Amino acid sequence: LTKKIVLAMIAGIAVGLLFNFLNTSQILGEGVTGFINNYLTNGLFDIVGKIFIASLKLMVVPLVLVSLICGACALSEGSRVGVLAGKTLLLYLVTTAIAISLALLLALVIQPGAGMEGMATGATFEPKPAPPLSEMLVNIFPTNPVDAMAKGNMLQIIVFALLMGYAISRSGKPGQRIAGFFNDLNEVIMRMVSVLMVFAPYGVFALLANKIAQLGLDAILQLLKYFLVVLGALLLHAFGVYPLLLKLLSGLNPVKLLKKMRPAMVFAFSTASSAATIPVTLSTVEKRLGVDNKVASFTIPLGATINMDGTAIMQGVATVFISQLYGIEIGLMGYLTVILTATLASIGTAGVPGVGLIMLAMVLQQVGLPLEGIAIVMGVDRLLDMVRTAVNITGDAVVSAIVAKSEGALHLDTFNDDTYHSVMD
Ligand code: DAS
Repeated sequence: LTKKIVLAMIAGIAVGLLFNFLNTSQILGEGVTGFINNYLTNGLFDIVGKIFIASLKLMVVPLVLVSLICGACALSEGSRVGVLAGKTLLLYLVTTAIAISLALLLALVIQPGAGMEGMATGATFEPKPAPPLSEMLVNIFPTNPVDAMAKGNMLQIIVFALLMGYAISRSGKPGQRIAGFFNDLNEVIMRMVSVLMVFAPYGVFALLANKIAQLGLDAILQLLKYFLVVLGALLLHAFGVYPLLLKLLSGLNPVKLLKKMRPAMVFAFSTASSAATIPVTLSTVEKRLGVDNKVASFTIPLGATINMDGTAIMQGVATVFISQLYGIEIGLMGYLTVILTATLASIGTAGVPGVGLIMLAMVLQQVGLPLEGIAIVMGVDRLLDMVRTAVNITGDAVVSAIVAKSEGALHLDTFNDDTYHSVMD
């Protein structure tokens, strides 16, 4: 599917440029460009694009609800380990909030989507006026979960799911049966997402061709800018924030940690799946960083499920990029909502390829930004997904080392040992 999406992106850009050239040069005359505009860009491509966006919207609520209930169950089950869980959860949420704040800051400074208002031609979106903080806090608590789902009110769905997940983990046998049900349902929903992803290449092609035909070359340059801002934020977080946190909170040598984590980073990069990388991350963290199994066996699987700093970074930059593309200012309250939503959403993002993009739909929905923007960034998302997944698991390792050190469960001789033990035997 990945290759198809990249090919669709290239084809969409090529066709878009061709149509743009025909429109501006008129070498084939009014008739041809009239046909192209009426039956292709604003006809077939528009329809295919809208169907693709609908397929993304369709899955957001069920995916967030079910995967978050499963995540919350895992979270609460872990809480029987008390202090360890508390420290781990706090650090996971703090690092994700730092990641998305860093991403928003970088994107607001560099303005990757500025001067691209044209991308929004034909798109009319009424941004949701952000409510005052007090109202926003009250609004977070659903009065009717079905209504919250019907309206796609993400923060209310998240609160309801976290509450339900916690209650399930506290309900003994009935809770175990329900947890089993939700884990199975999550499998089915993830399957539905992958089935709907069949639309992705066509959707990406149609939407990109449509946009590029209207805007020409600068749309591509703008995507490059978006790509570089996300990449910059990811590298800044991995090689700036993590070393700082590690040094401050544990005194451990960050360069040594990053060097030792290489096998897990490479595996995460190539699979773009934190979940698939768990065995490598676990083995690397235990055998090379010296984190005791009693800590790593809890923090790594949990981290792969709820700690997605790289994903939060993409969501932060993409939100700013899309708000600029469509010339919609979401304001400070909007950005605070994005930080809250993306941090909480990362709990629900399963560690499999491309789910971060579906969760982006949730963040955009919460601040009233058009989901069409997803199709514009989707073309370059696969490569970013690989990089951000490597950042996701690095964050899990850093927090595991900090928590283990604070619990006296880190074997320093192993951490300081410079022989790089194989991690896959
Ligand atoms: N690929 C996901 C992961 O495994 C992250 C994402 O899709 O953003 O961490």
